[in-house]
Amino acid sequence: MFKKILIANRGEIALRIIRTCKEMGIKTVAVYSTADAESLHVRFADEAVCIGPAPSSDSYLKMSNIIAAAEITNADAIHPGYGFLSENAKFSQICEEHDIKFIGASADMINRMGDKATAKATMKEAGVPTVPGSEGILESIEEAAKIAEEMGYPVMLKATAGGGGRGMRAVWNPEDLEPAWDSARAESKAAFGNDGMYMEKLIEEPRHIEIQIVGDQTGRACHLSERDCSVQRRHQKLTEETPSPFMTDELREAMGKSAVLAAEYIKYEGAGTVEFLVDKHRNFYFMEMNTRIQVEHPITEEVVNYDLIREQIKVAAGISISGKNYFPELHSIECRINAEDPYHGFRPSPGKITNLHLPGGHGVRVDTHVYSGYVIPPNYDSMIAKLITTAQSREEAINKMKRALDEFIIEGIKTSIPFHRQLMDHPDYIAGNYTTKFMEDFEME
Ligand code: MV4
Repeated sequence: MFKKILIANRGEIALRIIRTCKEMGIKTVAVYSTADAESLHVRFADEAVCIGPAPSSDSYLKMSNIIAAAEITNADAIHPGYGFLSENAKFSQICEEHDIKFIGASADMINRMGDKATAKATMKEAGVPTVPGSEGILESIEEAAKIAEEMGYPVMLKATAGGGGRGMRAVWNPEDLEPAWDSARAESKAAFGNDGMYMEKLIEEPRHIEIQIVGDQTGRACHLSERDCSVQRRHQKLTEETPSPFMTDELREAMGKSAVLAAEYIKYEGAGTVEFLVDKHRNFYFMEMNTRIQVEHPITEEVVNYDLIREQIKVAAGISISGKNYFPELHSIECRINAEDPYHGFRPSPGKITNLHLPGGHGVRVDTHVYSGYVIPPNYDSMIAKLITTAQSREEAINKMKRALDEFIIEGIKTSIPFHRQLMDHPDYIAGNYTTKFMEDFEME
């Protein structure tokens, strides 16, 4: 087992990892930018190394400084959390070359799953359901037009180097195909240096339902059931829940099997997430595979009583999993509390938290790094806390979420709490009747 883990991240996820390391008797090293000198992950780690100034590119993304911090503190592993370098193949490779265990996917795995057309082709070979469309990258607009005619409109053009909605265009009729092709390729070239495009039949009003998986070094994998992440705004998840209100036992069985099939086919090691699109007929299709721990992992932990960070560390240390799958015993909802103003287009609202009271009580979990007097730096993403409520039923979990949101005091900045409070009163949300289109029609009162 590792003696010392360097956490190459900040905020709530850095704290989350430090907590589990401490419970496992593993020493921790925090890295921080000058803007985070007063952050809690610095305070709670056993050691802390400043790796640079505020901009991420000079600190949390600066591979040389992070590796140097690991060397001088003699860390034997690095946990990247999510975001930053968590899915950076080069960083995974550099860790391996420095004989530092990267608690995440190998460079090869990151590359294979990061190239969306390759990931999809791999999943198709494995027998995982995929959306009908082109066989890999499209060679020309003529080929795109031909396939679109064969499939019928609407279609979805996707950048193979994209993901999370970037470099994607829905095309509803033939005359719109070429302009969409040109703009998507230009956007992808500019953003990723790669303009490879593929095409799929457009799935209308899909749900985003993802399956948590864990694979070990023997090539065995298990799943921990689903998370419904359909409530998103501009591809940013706002709230997630498990079980999905759209799920049936048969669908969970089938999706879980597919996710394990996918993970074992690619010999996936560590914690990962297989994302699916689910249409209104409950057909599910592979969308993407994420090779990192995700923001929303706590709702899974709460309903199957399992510490995902602990399992990530154990698997990275060579400990095998049992292979048992996990099914929700409870219902859990996460609301992402962002320093944003929902009354003004969710615009960022950084600044000093002048007063803070966190909700508590049975079934309430708050994963956060903020404290009264904490100044939210403008350099990083706007999420400041995750409020998770867990209960025997969805109705009770919603009720508990309302009570917890009402109890959550954050003064000095605007937050998305008022949005979440109104969401919990929204008839379609309460009915579990929402898809990825839900936020297009949502209006704050
Ligand atoms: C789709 C789709 C409809 N049809 N693919 C969005 C980001 C990336 N994960 C893939 N996404 C989509 N792919 C086909 N063939 C609709 C989306 C989509 C979406 C998916 C999940 C969650 C939110 C979304 C918001 C807009 C579009």
